[in-house]
This record gives sequence, C-alpha cells and structure tokens, in this order.
Amino acid sequence: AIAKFRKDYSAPNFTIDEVALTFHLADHHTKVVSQLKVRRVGAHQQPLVLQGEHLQLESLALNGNDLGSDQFQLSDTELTIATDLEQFSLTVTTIVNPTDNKALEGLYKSAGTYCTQCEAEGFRRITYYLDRPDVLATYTTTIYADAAQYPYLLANGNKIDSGETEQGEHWVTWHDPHPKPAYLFALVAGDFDVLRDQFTTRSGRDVALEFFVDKGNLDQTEHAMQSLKNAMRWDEERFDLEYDLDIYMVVAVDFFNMGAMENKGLNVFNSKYVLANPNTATDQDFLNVESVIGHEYFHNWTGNRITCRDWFQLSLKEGLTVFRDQEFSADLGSRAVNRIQDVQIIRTHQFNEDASPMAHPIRPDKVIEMNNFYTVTVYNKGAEVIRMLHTLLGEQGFQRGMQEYVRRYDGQAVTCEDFILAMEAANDRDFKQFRNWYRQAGTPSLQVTQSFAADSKQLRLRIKQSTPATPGQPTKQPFHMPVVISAYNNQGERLTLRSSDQEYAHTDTGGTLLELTQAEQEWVFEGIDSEPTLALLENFSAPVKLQADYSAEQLRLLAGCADDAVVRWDAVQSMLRKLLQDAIAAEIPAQLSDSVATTLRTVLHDDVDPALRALALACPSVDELAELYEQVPLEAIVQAVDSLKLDIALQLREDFAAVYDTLSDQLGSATYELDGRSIGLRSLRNRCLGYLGLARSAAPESTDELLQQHDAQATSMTDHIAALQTAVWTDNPQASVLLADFANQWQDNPLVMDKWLATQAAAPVGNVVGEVADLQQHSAFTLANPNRVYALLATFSRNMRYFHQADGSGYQLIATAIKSLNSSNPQVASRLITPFLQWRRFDTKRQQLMLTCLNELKALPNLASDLYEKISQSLA
Ligand code: BAL
Ligand code: ZN
Repeated sequence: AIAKFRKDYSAPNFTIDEVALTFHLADHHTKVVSQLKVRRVGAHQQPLVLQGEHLQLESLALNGNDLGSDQFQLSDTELTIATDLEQFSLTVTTIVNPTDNKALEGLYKSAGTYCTQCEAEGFRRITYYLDRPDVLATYTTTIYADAAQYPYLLANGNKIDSGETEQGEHWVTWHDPHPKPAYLFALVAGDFDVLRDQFTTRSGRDVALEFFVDKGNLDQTEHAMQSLKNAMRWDEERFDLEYDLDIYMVVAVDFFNMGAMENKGLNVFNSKYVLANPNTATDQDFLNVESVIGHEYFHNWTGNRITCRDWFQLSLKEGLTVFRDQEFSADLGSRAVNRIQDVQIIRTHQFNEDASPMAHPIRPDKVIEMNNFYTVTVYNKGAEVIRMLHTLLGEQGFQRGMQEYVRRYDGQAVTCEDFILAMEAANDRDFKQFRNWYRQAGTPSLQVTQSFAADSKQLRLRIKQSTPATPGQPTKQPFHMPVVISAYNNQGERLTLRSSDQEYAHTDTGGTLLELTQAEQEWVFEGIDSEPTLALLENFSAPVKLQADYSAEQLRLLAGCADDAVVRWDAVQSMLRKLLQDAIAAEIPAQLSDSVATTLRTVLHDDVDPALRALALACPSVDELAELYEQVPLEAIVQAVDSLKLDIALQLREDFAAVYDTLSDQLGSATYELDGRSIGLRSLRNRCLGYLGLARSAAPESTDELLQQHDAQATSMTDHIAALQTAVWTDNPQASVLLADFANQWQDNPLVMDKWLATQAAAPVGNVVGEVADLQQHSAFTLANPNRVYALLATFSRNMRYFHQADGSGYQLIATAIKSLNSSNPQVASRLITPFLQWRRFDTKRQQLMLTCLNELKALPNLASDLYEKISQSLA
C-alpha cells in the first residue's frame, strides 16, 4: 500500500480525447475492446502508463498493429508502452469476470443485472486506462448481450444505433458528447420494469426520464420520479442550471456499496434510494429518496460538467453538491427540520471523525485508499464550509460566485482553490484565511464570554477559538467563520445590535453576522438597556463546538423566544445535556428537574411544527454525548441517558398520552399523506409513543394496548416501524410477537427486512450481541449484500452500549465479519472498522480488547489497502 500526497500532483503526460468501448457481456468472461485516441501532452520522452487491475490482457494494438509482449510492460497495476508518437490510436482488449466480482467495483453482476461502479478508481477494473479525473474524453459504447436475458442495454449519453446478431444477441450503441473522466462511465444490462416520464427544460427542450427497476417494483418508483422532476425544476430556479442531454436514466440495483452514483445521463442507484411507497417506506425513507435523487442530479453540473482535477479535491464536488441537496430539501420541505438533522450528523459522526486517528481536512493531503475518503468530513463538513461561504456572501453573492464558477470552469477538471477564486472574484472579497478550512482538520471550539456595563449601556462579547491537534497537524491557525447572533431582552424581544465603529450585515432571518477571524476577538455593542441573552451560532453558522455559560433562565428564554429554530431546539437540548453531564460527572443516574420538565411540557403542547417539537423532545444520544469527552466515560453516559429518558417518560406520561390522542385525531384514519404537516404529526406522535412505551411500569396494560393498537391501525411503514421499535427498544412483552409478525409479512422484501434487522441491532436493551450473532444466520441476512451488512452490522457497531460490551464479544462479532469482508468486499469491511479506530478513548480493559482485534486484522495475509490504511493510522 503506497501513500499518495496532494502536493505531488502533476498534470498527465498523455491524454485521451475519444474512447470507443465494445462489451461482449458474459458471466465469467466478458470481453472489453477499448479503442483510444491518445495524445502526448507537452514535450517529453516518457512512456504511456495506463492503470489496470484484476484484468486479463488479451491483445494490444497501436495504430492497428499488434504489439508483441516485448513491446510493452505489464504489472499487477500498470501497462507501460514506450512510444515517441505524438498521437496514436491504441486498441486494448481485456477479459473481466463480472460474476466473481464481489467487491462491487468495476463491472459486476447485481442479482441478474450487469452494472458498473467506477468512482473513484473502478474503471481500471474494466480496461487499461488513464484512470484519473483530469483526463476527459468523449465515449461511444457498444454493448452486446443475450437479447432474451438482457433486453435493456444502457450506457451514458444518447442511444445512436442498435441491431441484432444471428446468434440471438442484440447490441446497442450509445454516444456521450460531453467529455468526461472515466469515473463517470456507466453500463447496465438487464431486464426491468420501466417508469417513463418527461421533463421540459426552461429553454423548452424535452428530456426523456426513465427509471429502471426490478420487475414488479413500479408501484415503488413514482416518488423517485417526482423527486427527479422537482430537482430539475429547482436547479433551474435557484441555481440557473439546466439539464443538457435528451435523456436521463436511473437504474436501481440491489448490490451497491454507496447510496448512488452520478454517472453522466445514467445514474446507478442503490435500490434503497429509489424504491418507496407508503407500505414499504418510512417518511424518512421518502425524504432520503428525494435528497439522494436530488444529489445525483445536481452533480450533473457540480461534479460532471465541472469535475475534480484529482481525488484530493473530492470535496469540490461533494461538499458543494451536499450543500445543494440540503438546500433543495430545505426549500421543498421544512427548512428548520432539515437543518437540525444536518447539525446532528455533524455533532455525532463528523465530530467523531475529527477526533479520530483518521481525522483529515475536507481536502486531504495524504491518501492510501481513495475509497476511505468518501467521508462525513469530505461530504458533510465540506457542505458546512460551502454553507459558511453562503452565509458570508448572502444568497445573491453566493449565486454570483456560482455563475462565475460555471463561466470559468465548465468542461474542466479543477480544484477547491478554483472554487474559492471564483467566489472571491465575483464578490470582490479576500478569502485568504477562509482557506484554512480546506487545510486544517479538527473541530474548533469557541469559548464565549460576555460582559455588560449598565452605566455605559455597553455589551462586550469575547470569542476565543481553538482547535485541537490532529494527526500530522500539531498546531492550528485561526479560522475565518461567520458567527451569527441575536440578542434578546428579558421579555424575549430581539434587540438591534450596533457598534459605534462598524456596520453589521444581517442574515435572511435577521441575525447579526459577525466575522470571527482572530484567535481571540472582541465586539462592543452600544445602547443596550439591560443585560441581554445572546443566541449564538444561529442556524449553526459554523461547524464548531460552542462553550458558553448559559443560566437555566437564559436557556428557557431562548427555547421559548429565539427567532431561529435551531437555537430554540438547541436550547432545549442544552438543558438536557446539562442534566446528563452533571450526572455523568457524579456517576449517578440523571433526573429531570422541575424546571426542565416545565420546559419540555411547554414544548410538547406548543403550537409550532410538530416535527420540531419531536426533535426538541428527543433525549441526546449516547454517541452525541460521547463526542463531548476526550476519554469516553461509557458506563456513566449510558446510565445517565437511560435514567433521564425514563424520568422524562414517567414525569410527562400523562402529557404524552394526551398529546398522542390529540395527534391521532388530527391525523384521522384517512389514507397516508406525505405532506409536511402529516409527516410532522406522525413524528411527534411516534415520539410520544416511544416515551409511553418506556413508561410501561406506570401503566402496563394500557401501554400494551396502545402499542398493539398503534400497530394494528398503522396505515404506513412509518407507524408500523414505530410500534416495532418501541416494543423492541423498551423490552415490551409483545416485542417477540411483533418481530415475528413483521418478518412473516415482509420476508420477501429485503429492504423492509433491513429495518427489522436494524431495529434489533440498535436496541438499548436485551442480549443484543447474541441476537445480532443469531441474526447473521437468518435468511434475511447475507454478508454479500452491503445493505444487509449496513443494516445489521454497521448499526450494531454504532450501538455503543453493546459494541463496547465489557467482555469484548461485540468487538469479536464485528472483527469476524471484517475478516471475511476483507477478501470479498474491502470497501464494506473498511466502513465497519471505524469504531475500532478510537480505541484510545476508552478504558484500558476495552483498549486491550480492541487492540487484540486490530492486531489480528493487521496480521491478515491479504489485508486490503482500505483496512491497512485505517489500522496503521490508528496504531501509529
Ligand atoms: N460520487 C459518489 C456518490 C455521490 O456522492 O453521489
Ligand atoms: Zn455526491
């Protein structure tokens, strides 16, 4: 395993302008003929070096002449051809084995369907090529396959020709006129049901829309189609970007490592992010489909038309495209709910990664296995960095920058630096210091203090920023970040913040925009009558940890009065976090204080969006709390969370019951609706159900009846799964019956059975290690399918109380699966190893147990580079 460094980038010394590919598909012996138009770049004598892995080279011809084995060099990873020609054609014939390809990279078979996954470096498993994103070529692809078994033969671009052979095969030729890097190549062959629609772009061009799904699944495809049309319209309206081909195809496959892939004109999707109807999908599933469909569509401009120069720049397309999909979801649904969910991802998963041995800047400097960098840092923190630019520039300034970005770089492979340059040029701004977000890893902490002088009516606000050391980065420079604040008086009225020497910009929601640039910085606000309460980091304006000493009264004021929904939510969560942290420090159970109970009641009975109430009423999770500690006091956290949850449930039981009934009336018994109001009502009702289930000891019979009725009357998967989760997670006596009924009903739908697996793997009670071990033998589970592994094993690995079970059995269970996946599917193996990397944050006994597993894995004779990189980083 060899590390590559960002600083070592050099432009390609050859490029490829045109590619013509011919595939003769066969299960174990697919022949790929690749005709390349190659051109030397610059004056040099170096040979052409093409990448290739797991390939059988059948023949090689240069300008039509076969090359003998003495005219090229072949290694496990490269094909080297010495030539002094400036331009030439190269014909490469390779044989690949799609059926035995269990890594799901390159060309493989998913159930009965041939499909491809080429990002980041999968194309080299199809043919020898300059497999790097800064080599852009036009592709013409011809596919031959058995006509009966594979009636649909798809590739990027537009269909230009087709025909039949005398051997019962048929063939189709596709041409993609847009030059693209190899990672955006796609091919699909199979038999499907097809949902067809069309979209007329703003300039009046008709685009055919086609979704290819397994036979019988058309009734689960309409939501994805509608989401695509919404995404196409939204990108025109908000970003002024229009689609550019005559056809847009989406194929849903069952075996897929990632969520989906943005191949030009031919997206390949994990079926999890296409298939949804009310019987099979939860509200959150519907929203996830909308978001991923949007994400892949938005890549057409931010990723495909303008792509990355090298893989260190991945956040150029991913951070930006996540920002765009977040805004899409926010514009179509609840902006506040979406934003709170974004914040939760950052505070749990991203802060966790920032505190781990694999911590990396959003633009990494060193990579061994690129597949390891499709991370929550590159994606979600990357999106936060784009969002900070948006906050600093405002929507208009940001869109000016986007226009400039497209004007300058359309059709090119560029860098994160180029994106910033466009933003600066369009807005006449200097983002020199802002670039630190691209260079430095780690989560900054803000320490905030305020002092008020009644006589001079001045408020002084002082913010100190610091960022902990991360691997390879012992010291950090201060960041430039937007800190959006508002001030409230004791009546909850928002005050105007002004200074004698400075004008402040305001955000759309009226917050005052401060720009923090120094390690320590002070602001003085004038004309304030009494000590105000400050809402800090409105809308989570920067991805940082905030340390501010709020009194209980101040938090209550913010929870009730702040204009910003994220601040209101966070004020309630801060109260709960404080109760938990005090109990954790004292290693005692946490209790709900009277004042916090009053706040929770107020929230519960409030008349704001029920989805927001549901979020505010959630008890902070074990993983979120763990991120507040360098050394994780696991037992104390678990005890505190369990006891506080139970206390909330018991103290507010009657309130939850009453609100449950009101919400049931509001929902009625009508059919399922997927509008924001209904989603919100269901989410709050299911929050009530969860707490009522937990409070069973106070009223066993009525609780059991409620659960039973909730399930019996459910008109959607959202409500069915809520009943099942409540039963399993509260150890209700009905749990086993509900589990059995559910499995019985859904055994033929693997995506639904994933929910059943995940519900059990996430349980906070029971013999979960043993149950998960048993479930690995269940017919609903197989290690061969990534979705099954994520549902059962990745869910379990994030279940801190059982993954870290003191006897080490949780570690053993996951390590055993990793060993097996190391040889079949290293990408999936690598995802499972994440929680082991942080062994240093646990007690010595657990450290020893985790180290034993890591060392065993490290000693595997065929250790994949994916695992090698993470293990060596974590043991360093
Ligand atoms: N490019 C890989 C999948 C995605 O981020 O859309
Ligand atoms: Zn993406």
